[in-house]
Amino acid sequence: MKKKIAMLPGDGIGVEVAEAAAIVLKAIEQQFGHAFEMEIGLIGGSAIDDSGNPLPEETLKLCRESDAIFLGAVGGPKWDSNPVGLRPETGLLGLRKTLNLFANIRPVKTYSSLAACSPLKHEVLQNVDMVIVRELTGGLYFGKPSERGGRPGEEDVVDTLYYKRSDMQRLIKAAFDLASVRGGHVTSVDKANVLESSRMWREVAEETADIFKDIPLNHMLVDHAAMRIISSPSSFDVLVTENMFGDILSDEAAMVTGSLGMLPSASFSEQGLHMYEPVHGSAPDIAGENLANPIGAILSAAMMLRHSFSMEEEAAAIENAVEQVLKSGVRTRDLAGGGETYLTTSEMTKEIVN
Ligand code: GGG
Repeated sequence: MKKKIAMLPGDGIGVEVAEAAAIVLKAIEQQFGHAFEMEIGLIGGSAIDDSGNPLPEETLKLCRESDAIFLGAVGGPKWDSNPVGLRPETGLLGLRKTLNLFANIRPVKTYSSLAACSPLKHEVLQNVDMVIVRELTGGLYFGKPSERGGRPGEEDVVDTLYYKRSDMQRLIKAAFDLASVRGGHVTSVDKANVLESSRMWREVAEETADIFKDIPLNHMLVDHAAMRIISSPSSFDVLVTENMFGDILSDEAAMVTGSLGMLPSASFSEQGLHMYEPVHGSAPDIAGENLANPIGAILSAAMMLRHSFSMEEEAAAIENAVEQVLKSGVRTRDLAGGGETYLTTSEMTKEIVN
């Protein structure tokens, strides 16, 4: 099958892990007789350096002409003091908003062979298989006004948490659809004891549960959810929440598996053009050193094959390869305890391909 993929490596280790994902996709291409046309586009800091624009028009054009988008990571200290329109993150947020990528799916699965890498006790790690569904195009990340005011000596600042009811409806419905496929339940996470937006969120979750009568729903305050992810991660199935809560909780949940480098994600639009990216950021401290864990990126490529191209067997081949390699005991630096030997990014990628 012929498919066009927009490859947006971005910045820092995004470049290295996108390369790893491309190598694995090429192996799948050969093994299964597909044709993946991967074209590179600039986004984030690398795009700012090239054209002064974190999301160039030609990158958007490339994405729109593709069957799926793969993104590495954006950001880095080089651009930290840039004005907001010239920050790498503005490119990524702009891409999500422009392409209406509203549902960010972040599966959190533990591997028994990585139990020693997790800070949690072995018993707590059994049967962890949850999916965080994070709203991606609203909330504090996009609400206006977002600005400073006041007077010298007494500045003030405002960020706006804004959602339309329909934003909540489509996201929460996506979570219930997923729970229905998994035969599981939904935990809706909010801060309804304090925030008006969360009270509307709860209403929408209840209304959606009335439609999906077979899917149990429970509500959880975000602070309690943060605690439960550590104390009892296996009690979650599908966790649905708004943008910022989802950003924070999914990094926390990633550590349950042993490393933030392990987590893949998919961002779905209603239009059918979806984006895939590892949950981790650009990790400037190790960028360019061939030390990054490529597994989150490689598993994101597997999600692309499954969800954008309906290539279930190919996706499963990648996931099985990752499982086998981890079982064999090899580790990247983030997973290796101090003193252990570890593989570089390219060595780990080669192991998985083999
Ligand atoms: N691959 C994820 C990434 O690049 N993260 C950096 C970033 O800007 N994240 C903002 C967000 O996920 O909300």
